[in-house]
Amino acid sequence: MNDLFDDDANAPRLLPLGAQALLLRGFALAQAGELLRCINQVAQQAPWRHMVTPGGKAMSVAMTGCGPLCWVSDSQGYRYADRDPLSGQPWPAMPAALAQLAQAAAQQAGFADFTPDACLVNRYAPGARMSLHQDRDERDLTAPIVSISLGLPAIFLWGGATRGAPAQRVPLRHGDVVVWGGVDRLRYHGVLAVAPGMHPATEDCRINLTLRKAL
Ligand code: MD3
Ligand code: FE
Repeated sequence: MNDLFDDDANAPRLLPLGAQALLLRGFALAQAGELLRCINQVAQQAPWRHMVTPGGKAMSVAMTGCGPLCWVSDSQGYRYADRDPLSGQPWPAMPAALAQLAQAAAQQAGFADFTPDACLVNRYAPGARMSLHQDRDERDLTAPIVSISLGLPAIFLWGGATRGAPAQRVPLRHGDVVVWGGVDRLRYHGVLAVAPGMHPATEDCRINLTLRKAL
């Protein structure tokens, strides 16, 4: 006898992760190809790079971004910047398809009129991970963050209000979208090391897009 939701096809499409955090399983599936073409274009203008943390270590995740602003890290610290520090040029424009999908997802989660001004793009090769952290460099913490997962799956760590609080493990797969806001906006979170594998859409990596309102 199988459990009711063992089978993905029968699983609910909307899964609350918290009072104001909602997993929309497969929400980006239909647009995944278009999104990945957008990301490839963005990466031609603003190449993938491993940013350095203020502690002096290169992150295992490769990053690029688009929109008026993008999050950057270097030995000086974390901040949002209106130019790519590698080129001195403005970041590539935010593709309309990306902003529209994020807005539609935010609306599903009860956040009307979400207008992102920053998109950080994370690329995880097998073994890349992101340790537990809070996202608190945005000025307006009342705006949600929308995350879109593409390619190889990963285990997302969904923690609490302190670093030491127990973390739930949430598998995120190709096409999954999560909206995080309100009381859940400052929860600690991270990503376990991505396991080696191949995905038809991205080959040997996981791509995560986070759409944010930084200003
Ligand atoms: C929960 N990225 O870029 S997305 C990040 O999969 C980041 O690449 C992860 O954490 C990734 O900062 C996780 C999910 C996410 C993003 C922002 C959040 C979860 C969040 C902000 C508050 C709470
Ligand atoms: Fe984060």
